[in-house]
Amino acid sequence: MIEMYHFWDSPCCFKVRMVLAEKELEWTPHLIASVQFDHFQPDYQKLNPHCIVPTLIHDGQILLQSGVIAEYLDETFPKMGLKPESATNRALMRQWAHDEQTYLFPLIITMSFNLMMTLREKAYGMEQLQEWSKRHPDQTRAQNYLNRVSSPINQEAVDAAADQFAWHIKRLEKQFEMSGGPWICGEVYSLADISVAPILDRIEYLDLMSVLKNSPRVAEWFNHVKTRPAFHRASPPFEYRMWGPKKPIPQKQVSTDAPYGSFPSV
Ligand SMILES: N[C@@H](CCC(=O)N[C@@H](CS)C(=O)NCC(=O)O)C(=O)O
Repeated sequence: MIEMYHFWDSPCCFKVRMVLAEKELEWTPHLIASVQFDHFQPDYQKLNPHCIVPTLIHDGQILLQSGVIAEYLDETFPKMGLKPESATNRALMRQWAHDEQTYLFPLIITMSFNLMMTLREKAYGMEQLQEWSKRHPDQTRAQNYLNRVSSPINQEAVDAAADQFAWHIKRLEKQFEMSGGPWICGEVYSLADISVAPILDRIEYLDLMSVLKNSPRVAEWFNHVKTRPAFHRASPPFEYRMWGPKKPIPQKQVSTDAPYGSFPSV
């Protein structure tokens, strides 16, 4: 039995959902509402001491870290193998999975915090956010979060992150020149594609696709990934996407009766 603690609009969870969907594996979801600090509650912390998602449980074994989980699933369920044939391409696959975690993910966190999280205060109101923040076991961190969501957008930080992101995308463009495509490591759709695609999904959702303007192969690749049925099955439903440039907050204050973990648009 496979269970996963996740939230829909998390690129790390999206990655694992893509692997599960490619392999057509059944899994039981446990939805975490990060805005309510579910992931800092003692029961969850027992499973995942870092208080982050995803956490996967397979036949009682707890597994952490999206990249580790993705590779574990690929090794455990050989249907639709997600690793290239050659050791060189497998090394390149791990290199891109590493670069996603080390460079791309932190950059989209900066962009997302500014362009998405800051909408929470306007949507829910500070009083509600303060109420939820009482559930955080570390009140200094909770206060820091409240300060950040209520600060004005730091456009300079967003622009700097977008520039750095575009630089990494140019490296990815070169990788396609080297591998010949259609996938990042050549002929085989692999964990490299599955690591980077959710990040580009977020870039698209942030309306920052201009970072791909000098990287046509990357743009073509991303369109190709989006045609995969497994990508669709793993994608966040619109209702569970956070508010952002492509999903404005509703006109009136959001009621807490909305479906658990959702971000209603009306
Ligand atoms: N390296 C970890 C990163 C996990 C991570 O940071 N997850 C984010 C969501 S993508 C999270 O849980 N953030 C906590 C929060 O939003 O408070 C992994 O790949 O699993």
